[in-house]
Amino acid sequence: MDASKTLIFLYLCAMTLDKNPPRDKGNYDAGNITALEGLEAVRKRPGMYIGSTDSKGLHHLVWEVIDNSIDEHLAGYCSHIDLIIHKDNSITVRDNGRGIPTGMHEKLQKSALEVVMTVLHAGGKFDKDTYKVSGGLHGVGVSCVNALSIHLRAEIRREGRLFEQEYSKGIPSYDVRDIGTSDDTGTQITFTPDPEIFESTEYKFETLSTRMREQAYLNSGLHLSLTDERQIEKGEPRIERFFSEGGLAEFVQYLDQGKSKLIEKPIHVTGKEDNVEVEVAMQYNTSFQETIYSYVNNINTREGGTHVNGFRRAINRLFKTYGDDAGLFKKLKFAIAGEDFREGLTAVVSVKVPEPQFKGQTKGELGNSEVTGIVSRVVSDILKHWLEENPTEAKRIIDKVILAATARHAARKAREMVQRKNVLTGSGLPGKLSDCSSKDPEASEIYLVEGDSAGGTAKQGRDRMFQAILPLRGKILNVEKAMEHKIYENEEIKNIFTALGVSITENDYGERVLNIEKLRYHKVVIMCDADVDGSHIVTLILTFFFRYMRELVQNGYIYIAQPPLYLVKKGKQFRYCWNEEERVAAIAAYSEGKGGENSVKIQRYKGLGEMNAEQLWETTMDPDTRIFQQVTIDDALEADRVFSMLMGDEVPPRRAFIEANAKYAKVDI
Ligand code: 0RA
Repeated sequence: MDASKTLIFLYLCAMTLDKNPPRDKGNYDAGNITALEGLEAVRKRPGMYIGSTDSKGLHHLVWEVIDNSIDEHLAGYCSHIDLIIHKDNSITVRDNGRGIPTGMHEKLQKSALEVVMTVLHAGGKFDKDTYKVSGGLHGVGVSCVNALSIHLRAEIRREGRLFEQEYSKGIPSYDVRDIGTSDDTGTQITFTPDPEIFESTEYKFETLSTRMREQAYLNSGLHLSLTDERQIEKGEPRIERFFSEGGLAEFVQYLDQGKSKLIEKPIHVTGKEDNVEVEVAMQYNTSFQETIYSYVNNINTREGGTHVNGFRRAINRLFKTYGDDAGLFKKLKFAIAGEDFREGLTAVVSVKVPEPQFKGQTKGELGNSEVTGIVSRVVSDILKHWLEENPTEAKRIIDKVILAATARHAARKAREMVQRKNVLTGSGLPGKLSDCSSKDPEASEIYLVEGDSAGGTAKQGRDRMFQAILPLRGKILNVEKAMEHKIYENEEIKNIFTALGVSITENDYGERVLNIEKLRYHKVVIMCDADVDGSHIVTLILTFFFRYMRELVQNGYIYIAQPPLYLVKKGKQFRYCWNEEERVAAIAAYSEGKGGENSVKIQRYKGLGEMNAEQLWETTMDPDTRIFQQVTIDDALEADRVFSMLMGDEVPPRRAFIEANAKYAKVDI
């Protein structure tokens, strides 16, 4: 449901309120019927409203509630939002906004609060003068959260009074009641997700804290806190507070921590045109990557959109003009591509748009075409002045742009060599690949397996009809530290490219494009040992996919296999266990009978190599029993951020490479 509409609707209701007239219990009017039907629809098809019923959907409930509080902040009435994870994984969100109106609406015969909490699609006039988080990407409204909770309690402080109402699966347990006085205002909602709806009801501290931190940067001046009552230390629950005065400039510093900076402090842009607010912060570091986070009405737009296009356009044009005017590009024999201007750029682009249109597969892309020009103009105005006032830093950026262009040409040569060679060697498939017989990409899977020996076991254990095996030798190249041309020369990475059937070419603007039309498998499974080394290798491979084959992650083609951690045995009986809980349960079950605890044997699987082919098939490869983790762009993004923070501290070897490798450089410059 479009919650912003609900809020406006309520606002209108609130202005024509009757002061708490008695409720006619027997009156089953249109309002009631709509409410019940709506709640039923949500419970029947929760995925349609909150995306999924896995951990992601579970966390979505929290975003829905918090978004409403953030709207209240954007409207100028709320300075504090507190989030609490209780021991039983129920959640409290508390804000000090105006409080949801509680008065009765005559026609609907229910309080405004009850309407917010129970009615889907409550219509109304869209208020174009305010930006709404909840009208954007999430925007199904708090009534969905209510419908999917076995219990929800709303506590409202307003007009000097304290009100409450409780619900079960969205159905009110009683009418709103006045239970006392209050000397402040605000809304507090506590809900318990329904375990019959959700696959897991366990909240992750890190997932919640990441988003709270992000919201603190996006809303400078807003105080947020996250308390976890499940984690007690010295009698106190774990609590983290988030507050930012510097806003996006601090966000960029946070994203770039550990990286060597090219300019003193982030460039911070703010402006407004035609009711569209623009805020951008940017910094250049010595890495090779472009990292742009973008937001519309405080919601992350993962697929970018017109605001990001406007930003890129401004960067490309301004630096191009600046470099041309200063004669800095004179010696270059080839054109500079747009992406050369953005190598090592970290930026956050945030816009507030009254009526955002979202496009794309996951509705994560801003579509409003007018925004491109607006962002481009606002950024250009400020960047122009910055360039004039900071010539030394500007020169440093241009130098990096020239290096980026030169390295891109060297990489192209290396890539073309590799891709040409593949064409020459018959099938073009790597010798180490044990391919499957199926030629249907949708039905085919490829396992990237750590180590030759585990690769051998996987080859014996697989179903060769649809499962291909590609063993990787030890650790693959660290793409964070390596120059791009090295990537294409690396044996393991070459094998991944050719086995998958994807290639990289350049478009007319010299920008790299990944061609995945010939992708040979729609499931690409990373299979590593369940230990520290194994998870390091998973991170390496994920970083590689994120940097060089992002579309595969975006399309949901990348998976991580989950081998079991233990085998618990008693006589001929055995059970595989994937976590501590299962291990304890298995031991308990087997200890009951004859022989007791002593007859139970526990084997800890340290590596894939400890399993035989049959065991590996049963536990990790058989589609009927295996557990796969599908990699989302969020996982990859986080892997990438953590990774570059850990690895990115060194001055990259780029300049040394260019100087030492004057062969290419001479040809090209
Ligand atoms: C409708 C109207 C008004 C505020 C709200 C809803 C409101 C909703 C939520 C949800 C979480 N926190 C919230 N805070 C406020 C405005 C009522 C007025 O004019 O006083």
